[in-house]
Amino acid sequence: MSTQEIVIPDIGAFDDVDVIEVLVNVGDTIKTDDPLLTLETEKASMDIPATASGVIKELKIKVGDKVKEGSLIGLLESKNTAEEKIQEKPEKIEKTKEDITEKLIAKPSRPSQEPPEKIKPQQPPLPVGESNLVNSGKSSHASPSTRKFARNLGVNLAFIQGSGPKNRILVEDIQIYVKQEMAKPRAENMGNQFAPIPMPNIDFSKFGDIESKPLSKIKKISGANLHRNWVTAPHVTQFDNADITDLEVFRKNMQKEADKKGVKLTLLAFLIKASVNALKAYPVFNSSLSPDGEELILKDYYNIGFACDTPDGLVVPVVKDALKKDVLEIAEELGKLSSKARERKLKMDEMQGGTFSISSLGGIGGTKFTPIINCPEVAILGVSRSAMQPIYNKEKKEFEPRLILPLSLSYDHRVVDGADGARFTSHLEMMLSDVRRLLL
Ligand code: CAO
Repeated sequence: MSTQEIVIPDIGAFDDVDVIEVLVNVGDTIKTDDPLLTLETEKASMDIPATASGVIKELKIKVGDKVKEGSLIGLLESKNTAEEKIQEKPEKIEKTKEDITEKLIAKPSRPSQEPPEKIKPQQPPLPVGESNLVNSGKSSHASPSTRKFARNLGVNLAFIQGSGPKNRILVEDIQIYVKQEMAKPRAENMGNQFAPIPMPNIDFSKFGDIESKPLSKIKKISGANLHRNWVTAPHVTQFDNADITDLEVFRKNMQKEADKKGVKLTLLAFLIKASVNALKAYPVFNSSLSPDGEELILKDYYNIGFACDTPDGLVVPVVKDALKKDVLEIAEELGKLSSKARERKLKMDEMQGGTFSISSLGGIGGTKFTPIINCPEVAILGVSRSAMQPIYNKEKKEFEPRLILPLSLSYDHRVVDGADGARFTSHLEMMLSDVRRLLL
């Protein structure tokens, strides 16, 4: 056993070259030619290979260091250094030097016409509809210049299989990926062709104290769904106001009756009733697009989901067959489903089968918001906090204090036209302003 120094070989006339990645750790067993670290100039990056085999005893270099020929990388313990040295032919060392110098000068940011033969894609592209994320769950392995190259093209590295050492993504891998994506039929291309560029990975602790908390399972699932819905459905939000002065008087009176059954008669129960009525009048809002976008599937049942805020995140329980239930029954079911949601006792089927959703933030506050459609539903009603407002009474020619409820209806513009969006909220406004109509 003997210990030898590992040094930066001849890298040409380069001083102060950045170490951008250290590819080995103390204790690693390496073989000749294994990549030890990656250097990067402004023009290119290059791995420095080992010139002997053995076990890394010490590392004298870290990411961010600047090196030149002869800089000490670390100490290597080899079985038989003399033998190794004999095995290492002078021509081979010379060739390594040439390779490194050549690659550090090369300009990878200009794509060549044809990708080099050896870097053929390792995997066929995954079928559309399945996750094409090659590097999901871990960060992609690529040098800063490669990342910059990808960023300039708007390519998300998470979709790319690296062909470099330790699956590192190379510029050539990006070129191949872009070529493949461009060759796909347009419709297939739509979803994942050029995903948003990656978020910058910022070390927030540089600017102040931080605390990292894992996301709850609900947040992870709902976040992925919300993102998909947001990017696939072209959203339009129609705003309107409903005068609920009379409805509130009625609701409070009716609460006495509801108390006998131990039910809290919430505004949300009336909103569900009014929504079902509007859905019947405008069936397109109670539909879904077929996955191929060729057909509209109209549903003859009215299952209304309601966004429920729980300590773990957002869930959407569904009041089934709301058309067949009266306000009191709906209110009772709302109470039960909300409690179950907060106690994490909701069953899967209690969150399935929705045809339209309501997100009520009225109990919390706010004047308007733009809810995200719960796809494949095509619309969602957002409800904000009601407030007394001076409304001009044309007959009496005076302002009257009226309780006004702000409504925000987001709809999928592929399915619903703007005129129908305005008709739908006008219908809702009419129903909520006139309790008799609502309860008919
Ligand atoms: N304007 C003014 N006050 C309102 C109101 C409105 N639009 N809606 C409800 N309130 C008041 C109620 O009168 C009630 O007051 P009291 O306690 O004095 O009686 C209080 O707010 C609580 O209301 P509620 O018991 O009727 O419950 P709710 O129907 O407002 O809410 C639920 C039920 C499940 C929708 C709610 O708990 C919730 O989780 N909301 C958040 C939904 C959400 O997170 N949406 C965002 C999703 S992302 O798009």
